[in-house]
Amino acid sequence: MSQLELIGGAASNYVWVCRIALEEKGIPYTHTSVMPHSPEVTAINPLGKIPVMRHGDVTLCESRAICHYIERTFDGPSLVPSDAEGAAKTEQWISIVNTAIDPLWVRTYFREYIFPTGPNGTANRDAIAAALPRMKPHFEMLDRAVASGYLVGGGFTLADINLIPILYYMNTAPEAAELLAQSPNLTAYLRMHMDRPAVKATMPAQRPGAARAA
Ligand SMILES: N[C@@H](CCC(=O)N[C@@H](CS)C(=O)NCC(=O)O)C(=O)O
Repeated sequence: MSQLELIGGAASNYVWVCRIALEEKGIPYTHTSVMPHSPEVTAINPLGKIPVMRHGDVTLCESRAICHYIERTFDGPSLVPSDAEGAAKTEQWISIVNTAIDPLWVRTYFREYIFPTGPNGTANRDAIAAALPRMKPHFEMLDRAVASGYLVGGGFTLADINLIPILYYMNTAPEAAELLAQSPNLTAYLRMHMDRPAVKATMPAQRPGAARAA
């Protein structure tokens, strides 16, 4: 079968998630770095969101589905615990990241630094001010959750893989970096996991929005 092709711009946190999973498992793959809604993307996902994936006759969208396909198709270190509780906890945290953390931290707060909606192309300060009090309890929850160094049990899972790119980006925006600095476990967690070879190897060269702004 031909190599797996992952499609979507490297700066996307969801593309980064899939690339970390591929690297962790040591899978050779090709990466086609294109913007959302490019023809390569809409051919697989009519909604135009990245990432999408092609592997032989298999096409998929949604990072979560792609990661589970990677996990079940290929050998290499397991990214989902084999016990029922560990697997369910992994799903639990992926779901929390995708349905609560990403919509607020990335699509609402961080968005103002990459696709500003304020006057004259500036960040909308009201939107940022409204997001921060809602983000604080998320930081507190996650700070407690990663006290062991991992979201699930004592090992690295898809749950961590989903959180790390978002945490990395938060550390580049002033107010979120301050919330992170007030979260000692999360700070140590990010530092430790940014050192993983799979994370380093897939680090985006540009931040989100750079290609569109250029
Ligand atoms: N639930 C999707 C979310 C993917 C997503 O929101 N991707 C963003 C880039 S990080 C995107 O393609 N945005 C373009 C759009 O929403 O039209 C997944 O997990 O893959």
